[in-house]
Amino acid sequence: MRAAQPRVGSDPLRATTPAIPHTSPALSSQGRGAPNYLSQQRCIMAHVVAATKTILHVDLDAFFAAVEQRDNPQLRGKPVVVGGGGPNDRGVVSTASYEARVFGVRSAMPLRTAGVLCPGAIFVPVDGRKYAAVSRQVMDILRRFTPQIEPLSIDEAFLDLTGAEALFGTGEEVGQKIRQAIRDELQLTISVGVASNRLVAKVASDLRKPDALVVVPPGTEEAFLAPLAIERLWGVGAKTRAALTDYGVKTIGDLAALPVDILVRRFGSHGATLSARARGVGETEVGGDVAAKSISHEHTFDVDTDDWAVIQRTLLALSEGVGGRLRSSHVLAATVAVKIRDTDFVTVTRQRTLDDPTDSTEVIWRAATSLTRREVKGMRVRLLGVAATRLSEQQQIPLFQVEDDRHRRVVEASDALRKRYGPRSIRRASLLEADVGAPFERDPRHAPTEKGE
Ligand code: TTP
Ligand code: MG
Ligand code: MG
Repeated sequence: MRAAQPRVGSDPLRATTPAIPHTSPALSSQGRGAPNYLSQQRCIMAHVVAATKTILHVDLDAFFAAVEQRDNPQLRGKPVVVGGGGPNDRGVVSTASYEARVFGVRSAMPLRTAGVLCPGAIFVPVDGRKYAAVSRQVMDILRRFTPQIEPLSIDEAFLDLTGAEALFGTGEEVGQKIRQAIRDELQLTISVGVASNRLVAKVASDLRKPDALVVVPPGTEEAFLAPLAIERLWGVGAKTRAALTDYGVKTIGDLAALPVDILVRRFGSHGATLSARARGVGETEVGGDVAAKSISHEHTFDVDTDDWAVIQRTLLALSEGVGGRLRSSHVLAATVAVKIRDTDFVTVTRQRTLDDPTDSTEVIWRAATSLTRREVKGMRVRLLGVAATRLSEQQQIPLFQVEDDRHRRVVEASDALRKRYGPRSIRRASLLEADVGAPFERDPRHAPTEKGE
């Protein structure tokens, strides 16, 4: 077990009487030599401390490979590459065990390259169903510690432990308990980051992987991030990184030191976000703000219709639009909703929670179709809408890619074409007859990461 480096003994969150935590160098040094200001500062800090959250980010280590090594003792301690049909397959690496990473093997690399880099690697095909089942077990364990949990992808989640200290202990203690439970019950290792916001917790969980716990006490966020390489910052993709080298930025601290107006001039509003992130400012809502938003498309018919074939095709076009926007903004929807308005302007909405969060047009369409079928029954429909709600950020691939990689590549290629040449450049054959385009717009709520770069 490796423990956190940037960690101090006590967790200021446990203090019942607010005090200036010694972990806040900036504020305490300002207070020195200015007694009146200091007491004012104490009041402000009291407020800050009271409002400070305890956010955990947890992420399993080499997830698919670790499951394969667990289930087949012959793979343990060996370089294992999960993905496709072996080193001669045209596919890409899903993940590699840490033993294979020593040779430079990484996710998304061609399997052939992995074979060249690590000739001794053992190649194992992807078993999406198995990993999805393990993922559910992991999430069930996490839910024991708080209902405030937001799964982000198949192997990671955010947890908000604010207020749960009395029950389970500090963020650090809960982090240890989670690691122990995952180890004891699932024979897997998970890395944990504890911080006052999502951004810092995520950087922390990744910092000392595998099998690590990193705690960043409140007030030390900026100092914690400062020495780290700029690519560790959420939202810094290859393009941004390249652009930042124009300003000599190599570390997150370099970025924090750049005047924000320079960044805004160069990157627009994203520049301000980058600057705030570099200073350790991040969102603190878990499952809240993102989940509350939705992505929806509606269509009003020129002539009200009761033709089921037309209704179905329209739902497909709308689902295509919603799915495209989910994919482009790297979010998954847990719930699909439909809106149906009849000739008399009577509107009903119906919704369904999916088995697994999705960004798949087909899954959304199937749900929308079955919800609508029950409602229309001969009704003349004036307006139809499809919405994806309870959205969660997605840092990696969604579950369905794991099971159907080729299909995903087709979808991504069509999305890219639509983005480049317009919404009508690629349309499903069944949509050609429908009177609606396949809408494709940018997600209005700025994508949480720049994965698309
Ligand atoms: P990650 O958490 O990114 O990677 P990991 O768990 O394999 O390794 P670690 O977290 O220790 O760095 O992704 C979780 C799983 O998602 C991973 O095991 C396989 C799958 N995956 C892909 O299939 N393709 C990808 O490009 C990535 C990044 C992940
Ligand atoms: Mg992982
Ligand atoms: Mg992950």
